[in-house]
Amino acid sequence: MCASHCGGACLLKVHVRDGIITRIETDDGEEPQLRGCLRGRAYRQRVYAPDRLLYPLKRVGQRGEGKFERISWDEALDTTARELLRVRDTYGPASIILAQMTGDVCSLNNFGAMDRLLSMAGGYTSPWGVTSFQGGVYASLVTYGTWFCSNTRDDLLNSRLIIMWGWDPASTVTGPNTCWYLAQAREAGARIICVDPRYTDSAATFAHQWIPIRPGTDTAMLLAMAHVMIREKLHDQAFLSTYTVGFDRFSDYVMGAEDGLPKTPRWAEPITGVPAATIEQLAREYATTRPAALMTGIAPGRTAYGEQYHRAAITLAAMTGNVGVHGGDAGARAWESVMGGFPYPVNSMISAIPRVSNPVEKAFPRTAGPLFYRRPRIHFSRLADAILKGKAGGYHADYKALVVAQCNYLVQFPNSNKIARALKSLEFMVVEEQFMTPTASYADIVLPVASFMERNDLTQGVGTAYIGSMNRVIEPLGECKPPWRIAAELAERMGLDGYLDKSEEEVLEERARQNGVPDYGALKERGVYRYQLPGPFVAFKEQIEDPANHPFPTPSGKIEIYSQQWEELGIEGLPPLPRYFESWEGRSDPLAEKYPLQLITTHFKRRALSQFENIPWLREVQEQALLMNASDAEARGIRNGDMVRVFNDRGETVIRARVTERIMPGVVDLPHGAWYAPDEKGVDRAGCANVLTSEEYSPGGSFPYNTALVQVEKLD
Ligand SMILES: Nc1nc2c(c(=O)[nH]1)N[C@H]1C(S)=C(S)[C@@H](COP(=O)(O)OP(=O)(O)OC[C@H]3O[C@@H](n4cnc5c(=O)[nH]c(N)nc54)[C@H](O)[C@@H]3O)O[C@H]1N2
Ligand SMILES: Nc1nc2c(c(=O)[nH]1)N[C@H]1C(S)=C(S)[C@@H](COP(=O)(O)OP(=O)(O)OC[C@H]3O[C@@H](n4cnc5c(=O)[nH]c(N)nc54)[C@H](O)[C@@H]3O)O[C@H]1N2
Ligand SMILES: [Mo]
Repeated sequence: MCASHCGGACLLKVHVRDGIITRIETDDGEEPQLRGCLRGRAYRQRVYAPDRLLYPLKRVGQRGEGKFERISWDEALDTTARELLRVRDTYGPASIILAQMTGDVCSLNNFGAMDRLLSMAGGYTSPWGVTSFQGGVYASLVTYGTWFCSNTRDDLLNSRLIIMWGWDPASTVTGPNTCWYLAQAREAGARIICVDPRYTDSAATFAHQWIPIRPGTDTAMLLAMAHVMIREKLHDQAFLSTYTVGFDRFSDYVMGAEDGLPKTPRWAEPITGVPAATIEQLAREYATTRPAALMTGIAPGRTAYGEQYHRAAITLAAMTGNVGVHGGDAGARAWESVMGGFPYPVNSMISAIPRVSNPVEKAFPRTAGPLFYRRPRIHFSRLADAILKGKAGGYHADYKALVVAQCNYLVQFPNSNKIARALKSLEFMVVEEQFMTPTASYADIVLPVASFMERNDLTQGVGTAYIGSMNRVIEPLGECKPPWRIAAELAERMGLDGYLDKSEEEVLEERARQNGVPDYGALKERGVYRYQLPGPFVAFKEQIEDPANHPFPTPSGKIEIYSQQWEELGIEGLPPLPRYFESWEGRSDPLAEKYPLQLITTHFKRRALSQFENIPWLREVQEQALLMNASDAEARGIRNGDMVRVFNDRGETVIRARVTERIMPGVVDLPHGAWYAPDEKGVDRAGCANVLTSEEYSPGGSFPYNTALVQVEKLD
């Protein structure tokens, strides 16, 4: 099973002859199928890519110069162990940072491997913030008291109206069957509306209507929709009275009783770029078509004040009585099922390797309030700043060593140019990789990682009830090792006993059992175990059907449109009610005179984040390019296919322009994930979006990857 961090987890039938993969097919069996996409089916090219890293390497040139020499595992592990111990003993364990993400969504070879090692060794600094949906995590926890707010995707078949709000599953998968159910819902007569600055593939395929909206202004539009509903008495007062607290306060804010500013569609029109009449139409449609699923994407949450968008969307879902009912949706998006939340014991993304608490984090003071809000630690987007400044910049340590695992830090995090500077200042950097990524090219030691074809694991996809087995189909290439083995062997070299006292198979079998799989052998043989649910699962159904016995897990036991707890915390930018804040680097920022275009940085169909960027078949599918509206192009003398400079004060990249009507005027899209390739002048030549994005994070921790102003010029 392939689980390449796209939210899908799909069956691959891998044909092997003499230990070599010859062909890959996918599921063609019972519905709902777990059909692999272009990436899974091109995986043979990834495994045998000519640039696969097969041996440990050590740096021989300057840091970042990319000059390496092959070394033995003994030398690689000894050097890494020695350096980590040296940094720990010289500067303290907090000087070691782990930058860890999710190469493949799996149980054994995930963040738990390095976390255990470094925690056992005395601890490390762990940056906080969920890149994907910190805004959704925050809003779900504040409003519902849990981040498990999702239905199984088959419940879309019960919807009469589906609003795809900044959500493009035709490109981003987010569940192996999402598009299949959208297609069926449409055939069954559901109306489908897309609210997005781009006319997405999902809109082109499924939607009856496209409503373009300016990035980062979604909260304003949602508030204006609430205004229409309240004004026209379309909201479900009985639902609000029974299940929520604070609607009256929200209503006062929306209607202007609180601040003298009614949040009318006319107010929202110049902010959002959506005509007032369209806002009214959507508000009426959402309030009167029952049931309706507001499928909020997480991209609008990856903006400045992105948390407020999620809180406002949840409020609208409650106002229309669509929470906890079939065909509705709670309007929140965070950990969709892969961390749990469905009615079976699933925790396959939680590490199968036992965790010990990290002494550095444990000793660290937390601010009051829910545990997820860990302000004192370094936000992941500020890591480069922390490395560059250390204690002198107000951070809690001087950072000297960086361990990078399953993460393309330099490419995927904001302000790549600054990250590059920070990496140069480190004393030691080790990277676990399959390829010589821009990040790996800065390492002192590179440790080669086996692909999932070369190791065993368990996985899960979003929205469908199953667990999958990632079976090893070939021996590891070259001297590659699975991440958990690398951590275990490092533990030995660092003199740490008891890293793991079980075999790989024992760990996985135990995890499968914990996940309710009756027969691990059968799971391995079939590749998948499907949980039998009595029907589509709907989050919060119990709370809605039997509120007396099933309170929401919030302080009040209700859906908290207004949160007393957050009133008391009084943190700027995180008010107790969903509110619209004018964002930095929005259209009204004075900076817009210099940089008039709003940049969004979407997830690309042929990549998963920055993965698969180097695969020839996939590169043929889609060219990396800047999407811009024909009117913006014309004003700059740019024609389709021209090379353009995209720039702001943080950086510059040169890339081809794709001129189209499929993106609204004033907005450009540079899909992120292209491998940072600065030339001698520091101008990126790959179309790497993060040379342009800002490390300024939102008050609730959202990464504002879709909040950045740029200018575009034709390259002379
Ligand atoms: N093929 C592929 N699939 C993937 C991934 C990948 O890289 N490639 N990545 C996976 C991962 S890790 C994640 S977190 C998810 C991400 O999934 P998403 O966050 O849903 O993906 P995006 O492409 O960033 O954005 C979805 C849509 O939101 C729109 N959008 C951007 N900003 C705004 C805004 O301010 N308002 C509104 N209304 N719309 C906006 C974009 O135009 C886009 O059409 O996808 C997963 N699936
Ligand atoms: N501008 C912009 N930037 C973004 C986003 C955005 O919307 N806009 N989205 C953000 C989001 S949602 C996310 S989740 C992050 C992701 O950020 P990352 O997780 O850093 O992105 P990946 O490209 O998946 O990098 C994983 C790296 O791990 C390597 N690797 C090492 N070991 C393994 C392994 O065992 N298996 C696999 N498969 N790979 C391994 C891969 O080769 C790859 O280089 O990016 C964020 N960055
Ligand atoms: Mo993500």
